Amino acid sequence: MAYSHAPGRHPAHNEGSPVRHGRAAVQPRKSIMSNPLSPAQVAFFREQGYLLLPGMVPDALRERLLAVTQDHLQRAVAPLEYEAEVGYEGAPASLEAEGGRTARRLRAAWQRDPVYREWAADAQLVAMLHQLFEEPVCLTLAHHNCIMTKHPAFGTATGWHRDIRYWSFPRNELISVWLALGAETPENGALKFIPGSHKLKLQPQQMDELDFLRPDVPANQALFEQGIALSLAPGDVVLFHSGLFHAAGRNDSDQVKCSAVFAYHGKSNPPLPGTRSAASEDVALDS
Ligand SMILES: O=C(O)CCC(=O)C(=O)O
Repeated sequence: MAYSHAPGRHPAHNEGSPVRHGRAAVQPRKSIMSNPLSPAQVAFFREQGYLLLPGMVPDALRERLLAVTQDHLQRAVAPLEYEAEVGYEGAPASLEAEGGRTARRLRAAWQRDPVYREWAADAQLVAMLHQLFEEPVCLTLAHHNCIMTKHPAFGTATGWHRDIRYWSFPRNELISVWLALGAETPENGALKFIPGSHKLKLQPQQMDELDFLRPDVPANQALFEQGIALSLAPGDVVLFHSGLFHAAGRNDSDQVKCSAVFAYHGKSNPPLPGTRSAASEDVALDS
């Protein structure tokens, strides 16, 4: 599973210097299997709720992931979720409407091709997650486990939400791992985060019935103003806490944006029995 990073792809490790947006270099290969994240990176994640890992995935693996993604999109290999099924503002009204077959995501990434498993179980990634969870790491196949796509036409924006909203675990401490298979910018619908919002205590009236932050509530305006867009280069990875508020815009470019997204939890925080989170397989990655 492990791979070496191409020489020269990463800036020098900068432990001790400020970690801007969590954008710090991945540590040299020799320390990958134990504590690959610097103390500054761990502290940044704990405070801000996310951590950017520039150039973590080498081009060779990213290109294999992208090739499978493009092939499955082109052939509409099931299971897919369509924009029309999600029904966010601006989505096609039905699968039969114009643009009705616009994919929102390729589901079941882990099950659909070995290359996705190679990335989701990557030894360096798992070691990083182990450091953040401070215990063995499990991958849930019930949530995310997908290739998110955002199409120029008919792809929709996503409002401010936290991933935990429909997930059922004893503790709100999962980590979503988002890998940019191509460039992600505000123009093509890059992620936006409200840094530190995983620690917020909110009033119920700030949320709508689907657990999105309501745009019409004055208290939410101040939160929206704190939002930052996170531009990603191909191969960049961002880890984010399942309680962190995030959103994403529409894709105004002429290329489909594709991102591999998996969700992980610590061994002591398994899905609650009888819930949708417990209905799919859970993969122990380093027990
Ligand atoms: O790319 C987007 O629209 C954001 C997707 C997202 O945050 C999610 O599905 O949880």
